[in-house]
Amino acid sequence: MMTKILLRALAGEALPTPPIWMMRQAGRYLPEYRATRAQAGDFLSLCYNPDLAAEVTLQPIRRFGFDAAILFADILLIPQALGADLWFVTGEGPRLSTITDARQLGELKPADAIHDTLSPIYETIRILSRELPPETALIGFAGAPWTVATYMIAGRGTPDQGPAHAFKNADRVAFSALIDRITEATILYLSAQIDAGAEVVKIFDSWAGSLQGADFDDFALTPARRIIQALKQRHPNVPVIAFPREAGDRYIGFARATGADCVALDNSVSAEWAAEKVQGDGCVQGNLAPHHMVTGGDELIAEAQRITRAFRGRPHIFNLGHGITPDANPENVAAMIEAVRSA
Ligand code: 1CP
Repeated sequence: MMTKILLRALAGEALPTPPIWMMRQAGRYLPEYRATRAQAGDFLSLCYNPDLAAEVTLQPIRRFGFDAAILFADILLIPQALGADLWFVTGEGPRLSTITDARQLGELKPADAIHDTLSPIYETIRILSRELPPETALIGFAGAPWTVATYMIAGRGTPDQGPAHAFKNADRVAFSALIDRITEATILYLSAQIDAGAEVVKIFDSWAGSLQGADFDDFALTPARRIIQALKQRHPNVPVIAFPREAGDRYIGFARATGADCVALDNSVSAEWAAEKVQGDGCVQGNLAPHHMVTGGDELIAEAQRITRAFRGRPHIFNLGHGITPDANPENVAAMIEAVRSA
């Protein structure tokens, strides 16, 4: 039986051509995505409409033939499922009701209440399991507890995660309780995604890099380890990708310490450095800078090939270092794939 190449790389196989997919591959840079989102009404209605969410997940697969599809949803659905109010302001981004003290934490729902809200997401996965081409792997995902907590505390994206740091520093006990609640909910959420048909799961810790010293261990590494251990107990054969974005030298040993099968690298680290220091632990994913998808040209080709070659000989999944931006040109995506496959 043919095994999907994404799963082969995650199992530790070095392939002549790495599997390729892109963070935010279903998104506003694609006209077909904008059309489906307009049909859904708004972003959240799209996330909770299984037919349309499956449709936008499939669009980049049809157009580019990526080796993996990532479930279309958002990391902020978990806070909503725990009882926070969530809405999106057009042209600005997500907004959530804030958590400013321990009393408000007490009002959150228990972790096992999340399925009431999140069951449409599991339906999206069931549809995708039926409709994806046989060679395309399906990735489920969730936000990591720290990153999700930064949005729950501030009520929005913040440049420096200041409100979450302030809460943590003022009341570490209450803050730890919030991290624990999100950790438990995330285990249940990812486990249900796997039961529905996700073949890989990825944990997005977009703001891990802002944690220093013991905070990184307590709030990035330890929750990731808890989630991965719990998932491995229930689903020993489902690989996990961890993305502690901008972790810098703390990428070293992160996979070993957490049990992740792969670490995703952002574009602030060099591929040559990561090949030497991080790839020894197992599969790595990354790490082309997303701005090349806007500008394209010879630089895009040269960078995509440099990264492919730097990681060659050991397991690697080609990806961007962060999500593709709405101003990207779809023609550059096709050129990137061609460059990686001919490197
Ligand atoms: O259509 C639109 O205008 C909404 C744009 C959009 C999209 C396409 C948002 C709002 N979320 C998504 C989908 C999404 N988000 C996926 C789907 C699968 C994919 O194609 O990759 C995933 C995996 C996410 C994850 C996500 N959401 C993260 C982690 C990854 C990262 O980019 O760092 C974060 C931080 C979010 C929060 C979020 N959702 C949306 C926005 C604009 C933001 C960032 C807000 C901010 O920090 O200010």
